[in-house]
Amino acid sequence: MRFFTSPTSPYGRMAHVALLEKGVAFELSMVDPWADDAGLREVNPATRVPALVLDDGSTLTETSLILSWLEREFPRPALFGDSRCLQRAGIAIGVIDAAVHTIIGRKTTAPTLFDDTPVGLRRRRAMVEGMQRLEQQVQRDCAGAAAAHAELDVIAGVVVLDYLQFRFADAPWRVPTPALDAWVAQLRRRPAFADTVPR
Ligand SMILES: N[C@@H](CCC(=O)N[C@@H](CS)C(=O)NCC(=O)O)C(=O)O
Repeated sequence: MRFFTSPTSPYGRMAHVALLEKGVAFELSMVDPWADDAGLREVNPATRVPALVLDDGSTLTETSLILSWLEREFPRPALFGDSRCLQRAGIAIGVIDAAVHTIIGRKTTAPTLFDDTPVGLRRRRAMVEGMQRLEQQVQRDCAGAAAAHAELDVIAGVVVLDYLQFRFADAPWRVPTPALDAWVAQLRRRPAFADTVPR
């Protein structure tokens, strides 16, 4: 299999971590989707990462489809936990969507700052309220214990924390998330996370 991702994409990183955690063999193609990479465009007409070219020649795109396929073909270790796990993962992915939309929005509205437009403010609210909600749910449901497995909530949690740090390090609206930070602290040291930090 060949896996297309970029060094900065949070979607690519979620799929990348899942591939590594499941121990799946693949060849890595690091590309810049914004540079209109010809190889990426050939396998994915949307010219977006992630994309996973399977051994049968078909190409999977869209992170959720790649994760679903991986879970079916390589069930262990499991990505999809109980409903609370998927709830946390969904909230984190909602924040990732809002963050990526903000970064892309800046490209389209420059020199006006996208962040101050009505849609930009809505995306910022989604980031703030999403992180607040995630923090509350980890406090309520994870009761101070470190996460034991890198299920999708942990993967999306680490990816959203690192992406907000990477793109919005100095933003005054950043939400402190001590419970979430502590919950993922141990697992985020695993090579699958350490080797895929955005840069
Ligand atoms: N819905 C897609 C989103 C993928 C996506 O937006 N990838 C970005 C990188 S973070 C990309 O390749 N953007 C290039 C473009 O939009 O032209 C997924 O879940 O995989």
